[in-house]
Amino acid sequence: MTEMLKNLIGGEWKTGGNASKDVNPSNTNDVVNEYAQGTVADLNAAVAAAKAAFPAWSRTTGQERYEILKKAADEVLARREELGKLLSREEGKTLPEGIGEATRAGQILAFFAGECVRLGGEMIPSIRPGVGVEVTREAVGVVGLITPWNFPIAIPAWKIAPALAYGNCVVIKPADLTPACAWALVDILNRAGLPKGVLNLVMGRGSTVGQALLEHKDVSAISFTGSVATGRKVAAACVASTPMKKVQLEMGGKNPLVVLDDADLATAVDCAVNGAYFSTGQRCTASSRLIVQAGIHDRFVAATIDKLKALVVDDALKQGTHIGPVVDKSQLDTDLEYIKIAQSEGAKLAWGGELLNRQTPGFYLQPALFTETTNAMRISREEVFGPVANVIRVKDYDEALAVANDTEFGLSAGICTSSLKHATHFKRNSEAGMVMVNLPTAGVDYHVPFGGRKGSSYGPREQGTYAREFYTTVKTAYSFAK
Ligand code: UN1
Repeated sequence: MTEMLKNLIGGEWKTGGNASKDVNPSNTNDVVNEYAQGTVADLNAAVAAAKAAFPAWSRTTGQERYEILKKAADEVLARREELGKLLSREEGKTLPEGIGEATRAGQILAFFAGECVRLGGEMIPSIRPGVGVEVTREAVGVVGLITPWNFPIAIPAWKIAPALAYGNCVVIKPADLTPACAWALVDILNRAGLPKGVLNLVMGRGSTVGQALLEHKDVSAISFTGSVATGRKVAAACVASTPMKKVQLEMGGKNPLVVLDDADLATAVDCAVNGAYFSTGQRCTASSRLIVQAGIHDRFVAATIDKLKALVVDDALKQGTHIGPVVDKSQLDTDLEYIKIAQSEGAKLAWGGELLNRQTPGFYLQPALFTETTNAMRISREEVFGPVANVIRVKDYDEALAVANDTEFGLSAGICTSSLKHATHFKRNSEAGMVMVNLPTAGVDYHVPFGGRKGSSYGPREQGTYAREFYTTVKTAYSFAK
């Protein structure tokens, strides 16, 4: 049974131009929902509603905002199994992964509920006698959020929650492919007591709704997660608009996982398989370059292949599935194209890479592992965003570090080693925003900063208390009393 999901504009659920179908990648005969595709007029109405709501909302007390976010957090956590199922059905990650992500969304809302009453400022003595200086933080205004399909509930939550906690009004445009989870989250927040217009949802295409959001003069800031190519356009549009918009971009990765000879083999294999293939490899934090020292190389490759052989690739909702389908036909074509490119460059396909047939029509791809690759190959340089990883053999730690850093990305980097010396050196010298020792590069905590360097991120960090850098603006107030 399908249900038409509508856009939330100024506190009212409204249909848009066309209806579009949200299809289950595990079974393309299963339509999760139909949803209203917003128009530019819908977007303009949403921004106008957000602008009108801002003066009152930004002056609410932290306690008022706390109550709403806490109530929403409680509902998300109470419904996490159902929301996790919806997520797995529309996006294709496994049910445990879907429930895990829904839980994370609830935890994020609870964390930022607390932040509503924790935001402080500073008092600094002036250099002039009798003068005091107060540094405070205020909401930025109307914030536009553009979110990707791969974390359809967690990423909307980690952008919406701090935006609201710090007193901003929001217009969110979730990914066209996976609007159902964002819709459910917005519905929960709306019913938790947000005043009309504070949170608006406009679903639809990036080229129409997304572009209009980027160009709207009443939007003060844009937070975007997606590809580097789109991120660059987002930043350019934010700078081109008058007034210029504040911008935060989370983009791709080509994350290295270094495995040294002294690593615990089982830990290294677990980190590699989890980081590279779980969530079907569709994470910007995925470990796609496995940089392995010569002495452990063959044992590592053999043990990784053994582990991959035991993984069940099947319907995301089936019990026992380890890897769900690729999200859609277009992403599957990209994955297959990269498998061909790697082979044509001389990489050895050591395991997988085959299309699989299952009971239902879906986008099932066997995880692919390449060996005999170099860091110069396209498979080592470009983000695939699928269950594809390659092993690069190195002679020692110094070469491993150099290869790990030789990339235009810098989101997450991992090392598996039992050497304190190398782990410490790697944490200090990795050119990534997040470094993991004996842990997968993907799968992060919600209460600490998230973000990268170089081509992976632009602007302030997301998550934890660091989120306030983007969602607030600083005011410096001077006062004099005789
Ligand atoms: C994670 O690895 O836990 O789009 C989070 C992404 C990232 C989130 C990764 N922004 O894949």
